[in-house]
Amino acid sequence: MTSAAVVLMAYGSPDTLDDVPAYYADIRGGRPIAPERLAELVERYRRLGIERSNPLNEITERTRAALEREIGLSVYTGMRHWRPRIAEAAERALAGGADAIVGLVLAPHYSAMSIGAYRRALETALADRADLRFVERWGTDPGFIRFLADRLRGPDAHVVFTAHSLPARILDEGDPYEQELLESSRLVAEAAGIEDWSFAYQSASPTGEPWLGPDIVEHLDALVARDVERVLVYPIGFVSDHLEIRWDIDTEARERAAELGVTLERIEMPNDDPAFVAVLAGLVARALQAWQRKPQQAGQLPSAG
Ligand code: FEC
Repeated sequence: MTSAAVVLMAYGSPDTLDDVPAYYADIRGGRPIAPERLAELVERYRRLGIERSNPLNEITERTRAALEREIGLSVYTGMRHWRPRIAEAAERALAGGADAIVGLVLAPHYSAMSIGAYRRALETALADRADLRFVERWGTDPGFIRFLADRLRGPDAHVVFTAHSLPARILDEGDPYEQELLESSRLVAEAAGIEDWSFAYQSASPTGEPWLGPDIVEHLDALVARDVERVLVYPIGFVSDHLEIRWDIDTEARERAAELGVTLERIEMPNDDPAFVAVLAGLVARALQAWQRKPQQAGQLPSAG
């Protein structure tokens, strides 16, 4: 008899302004932080009003609770850079009696620097104490593509799909991130019957090395040069409203668009939309089915409960 649970992972966000220095230190992993960068980050969070509520952590909790209801299994949240940590989620799942754990990241596209890092954190925490079924990528999951395309019927604007940039060296390392992003964008555009689209990155950090481009803000200039007047930003690499959406797109990119005289709108993020939660539930169910097949081959009949 086996018992399954889900560890649902997200980037994590500081709960209050006072948490920002520790949160940023965690992201930097011990590398130095320029005081002006920290001050800038605190200011961004202050302007988004996180003293009163933090969008990312609240949304992740709502998504977690909805997924738990939808699949009837315990779902534990584990944050990469904040609390509860991925290791805490793993311990809670084990303490709850789980001996099979589905690891699912709230980011659809694989990079060794993103989903790979979540995976390493969860594997280290579990230390072989449970059977891990890790969902490595889901950016081309048919249900997810349908869900994304449904939000995109007939826009009267040029669509720009966006995702978090990463250091450009990942291309030399053979990382599949960019290919996966372009493939998701293509599939969504095709399913929605959109021909007028492009792709840009966002949220690059000034870490002293080149990052993948073009950046959305520069890309707007290029679109204006092509006489585009209306832009619809579709952040395909993200699934919730957080700093990178509410600041980088809703504030910075929108300001640049206004300067250029371009209308910029953004698609609504999936967050805890029931149709999106159903997509997540499908990913969990398939991971469990794959896991169930293994012991059956050895002649046992497990049940995921
Ligand atoms: O709402 C929030 O409070 C958190 C929003 C947030 C999300 C997010 C997602 C991704 N990141 C990824 C990669 C990097 C790399 C660095 C980096 C830096 C930051 C900083 C903040 C931040 N990220 Fe982020 N990221 C979010 C927030 N991210 C804040 C630090 C300030 C700054 O540099 O602007 C560079 C680290 C370094 O300095 O070495 C690399 C990737 C994702 C998408 C996948 C995922 O969600 O995990 C990739 C949300």
